[in-house]
Amino acid sequence: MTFGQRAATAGSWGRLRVAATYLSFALFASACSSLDSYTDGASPATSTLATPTTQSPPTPPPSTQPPTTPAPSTQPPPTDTADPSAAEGNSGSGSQPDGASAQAPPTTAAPPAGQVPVITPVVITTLPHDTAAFTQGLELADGILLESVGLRGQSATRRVVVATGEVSDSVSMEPEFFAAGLTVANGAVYQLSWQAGVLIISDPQTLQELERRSYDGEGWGICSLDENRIAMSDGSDLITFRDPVTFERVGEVAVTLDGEPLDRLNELECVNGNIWANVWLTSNLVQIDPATGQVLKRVDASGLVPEGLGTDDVLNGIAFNPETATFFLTGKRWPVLYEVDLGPV
Ligand SMILES: [Ca+2]
Repeated sequence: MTFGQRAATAGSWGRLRVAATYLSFALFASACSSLDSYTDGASPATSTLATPTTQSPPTPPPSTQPPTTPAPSTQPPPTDTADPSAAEGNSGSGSQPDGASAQAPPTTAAPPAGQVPVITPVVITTLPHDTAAFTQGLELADGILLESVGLRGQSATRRVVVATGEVSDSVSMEPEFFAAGLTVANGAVYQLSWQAGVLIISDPQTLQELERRSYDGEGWGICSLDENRIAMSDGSDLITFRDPVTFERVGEVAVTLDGEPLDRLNELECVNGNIWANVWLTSNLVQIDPATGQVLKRVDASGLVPEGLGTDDVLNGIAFNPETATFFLTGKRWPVLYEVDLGPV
């Protein structure tokens, strides 16, 4: 190869390298341009990150979620594993919260997947309650609280003035009876006697006995679900349904919380087709779908427990006020009866 031929070849290689360099630069510039257009404000990646509702876990309805909703991870485990001694918790002061917190809606924590929402009640009013009342049943009827109090030899059905806690009427049960829950059905008071198997039906105004029915097993809580069914608990996970006239068993449902049986169901309250229940030896209420037995909500009322109570003096007693859509809650020998907001029911 001559010098001229080598020079010509070198020139060709040089042009090729220049062309390759230019082509690389053009491709790089094109890639940068594409990247710029992908990451601008209108790109899918950015808009997805900027929309929290597509990244957050499911949230409760806006009406039940206040601005200060705590993180779901702070909620305690399901109630059926709760230590019974939790009923002695003294986290509550027993006094009414300040005006600001009383105005806030009930706190509803978004639950982990597969678990029910947990509600913290908001206290509206704190009222007096007889500290001698071993509360077994509670229901509002025509503006008066009907309350049954237990223990053998001390059991009675009472009419109580809501505002003052005054016992306006009281009818004692036989000494061998231990009063359990009560409700109003067919215009009369239905009073259970726990293990005695006797249902005492009485006049709601005078509390004078009208007639009796019998039932099998134990009777703990009771509420009137609809025209054809009374719901009754017996301390297990079963709710039985009974005919309001004959009190014969017409059905039952097993109650589950987060897929597990929930026993120790105690005092009941029927509200708008659902059943609310105290869970014995805990500071929890649950809302139950009577068709499936599934717990729909759990109420953590541990903040309401007064100080200085005995181990048996647990939260027990739910009465719904349909005029205000609020609940009256108290416990055995509690000095207070709370009116609380539990959110939409
Ligand atoms: Ca009740």
